[in-house]
Amino acid sequence: MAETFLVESPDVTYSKDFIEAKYTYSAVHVCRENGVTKVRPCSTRFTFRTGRQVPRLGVMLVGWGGNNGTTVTAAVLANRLGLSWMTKTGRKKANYYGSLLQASTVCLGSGPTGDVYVPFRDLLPMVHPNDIIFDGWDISSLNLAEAMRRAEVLDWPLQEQLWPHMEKMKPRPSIYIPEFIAANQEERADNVLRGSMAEQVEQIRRDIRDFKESSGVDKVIVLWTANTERFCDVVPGLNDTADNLLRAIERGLEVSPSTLFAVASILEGCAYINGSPQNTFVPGAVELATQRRVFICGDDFKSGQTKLKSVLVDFLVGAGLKTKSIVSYNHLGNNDGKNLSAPQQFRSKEISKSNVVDDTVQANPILYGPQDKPDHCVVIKYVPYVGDSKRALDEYTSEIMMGGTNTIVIHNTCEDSLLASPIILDLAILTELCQRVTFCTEADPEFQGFHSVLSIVAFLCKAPLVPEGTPVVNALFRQRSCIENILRACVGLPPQNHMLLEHKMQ
Ligand code: NAI
Ligand code: DG6
Repeated sequence: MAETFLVESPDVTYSKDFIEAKYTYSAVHVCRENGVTKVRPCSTRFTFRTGRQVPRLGVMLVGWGGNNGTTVTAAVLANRLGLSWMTKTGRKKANYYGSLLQASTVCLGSGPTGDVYVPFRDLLPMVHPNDIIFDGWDISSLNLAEAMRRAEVLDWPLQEQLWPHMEKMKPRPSIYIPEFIAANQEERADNVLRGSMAEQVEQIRRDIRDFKESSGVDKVIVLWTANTERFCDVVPGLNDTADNLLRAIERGLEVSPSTLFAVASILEGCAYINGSPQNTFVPGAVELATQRRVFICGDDFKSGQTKLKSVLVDFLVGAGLKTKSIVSYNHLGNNDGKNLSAPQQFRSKEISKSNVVDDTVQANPILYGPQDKPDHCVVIKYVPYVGDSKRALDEYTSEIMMGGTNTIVIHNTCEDSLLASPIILDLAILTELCQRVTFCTEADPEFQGFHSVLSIVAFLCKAPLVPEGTPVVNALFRQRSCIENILRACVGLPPQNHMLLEHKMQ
């Protein structure tokens, strides 16, 4: 049995292959009729079915030789091998801190001695990160050991132990279209595919098949952690529909490398995750994924400054304080910072980092009128000396009672890639889990999977991709509750409501 607990309920059954749970989903519909706001509680009876067999998972990283790519690969190896190493402050052991699934807990319920917490990963059968097999592509030919040294993220005694394992790993040649990333990246582009655009997409598809066959994994997920690209224009006839996008590739018209990877991945039936801010998922790519029923998700890992912002503004506005200005400044010296020093690539990041408070602000019409929102300024500077150790400075200024002002200033320093790596693992593992979940309702008894645009992973993304017409949620704890409560539903447990009514009676 893969599960660490069993739910005893007439609504939950465990068979050899599935956990099946009947679940009542309660919602509230609000409408305005004849000048009156009508509020109607309603409920839908769902059946959730989750496959219990955890597959061997392969993750192919685009940008494998970068700071994130090398760090996440090294971290998984170090955990798998149980490595430890000396630093000037003592011995450190490999761990998965920063991973929602591996290092945080959820409350199952109450027992005789109080609340019972289990690791998030125990809610349902999931892939363990130690079992993930990595492969990938990079426009730079350095093997993963050399690339890990170039990244300057991990302590040297750890790198030395990992070296013999990592030097055998070599990124596959990749699609390189110089105009999409900063010109300053050209010097590392010595591992690139040749041929027409369509031929290059075919090669990526062959790579995916080759990896699957040679590694023996059951399933492959592809994740973009390569350089931030500039945005591309959405043009009718070019990339607005799946057919037009495929035609544009045949003709070698303007399609970004990240979209080409998305298309190759979707055509191979592999979920595709975008960890960078650019608009990889042009409408044609979304349509293709939907037609083929393949998951796509993104955009842009929510790792540090933005994660805090999506907590702090939720707290301020949720507490009734009117945040008027948010100024976010950061500097970093890794290759990501170098790439972002070019205006078009910075612009992609600026857009992604700027929209993260919109839903919180719009949810409070007492404080904000329809056109009203805080000033929000985002600055990023490249300072090579600080390497991967990103410095983030934030100033939040809010109006408080009776003309008062509250200014909060935050200074945050940490290794960027050590924040992003656990997010990469969570994204891959959650996406894989979602591939094993199907559900039906009484009104629609045919089992179906989640929408191809997989928005449940929003907690991990700065600019969550959602199905058209769906609300975007940025507030971090709402995003966490979404994952937790959907996973609880799959084992027939009610949503976590924090009411603790049993403790509020005489
Ligand atoms: P990096 O610059 O160290 O790594 C990117 C790698 O991608 C490089 O090795 C580069 O050679 C490669 N590359 C560029 N174009 C490629 C292509 N077409 N095909 C294959 N490889 C290609 O950057 P880092 O720090 O690893 O970040 C990766 C991405 O993740 C960036 O876009 C960054 O903005 C994004 N990100 C990083 C976060 C973090 O906390 N580290 C958080 C949010 C997003
Ligand atoms: C400069 O901001 C580099 C970026 O890639 C960020 O480090 C990354 O997007 C993380 O941003 P945040 O806002 O989540 O810390």
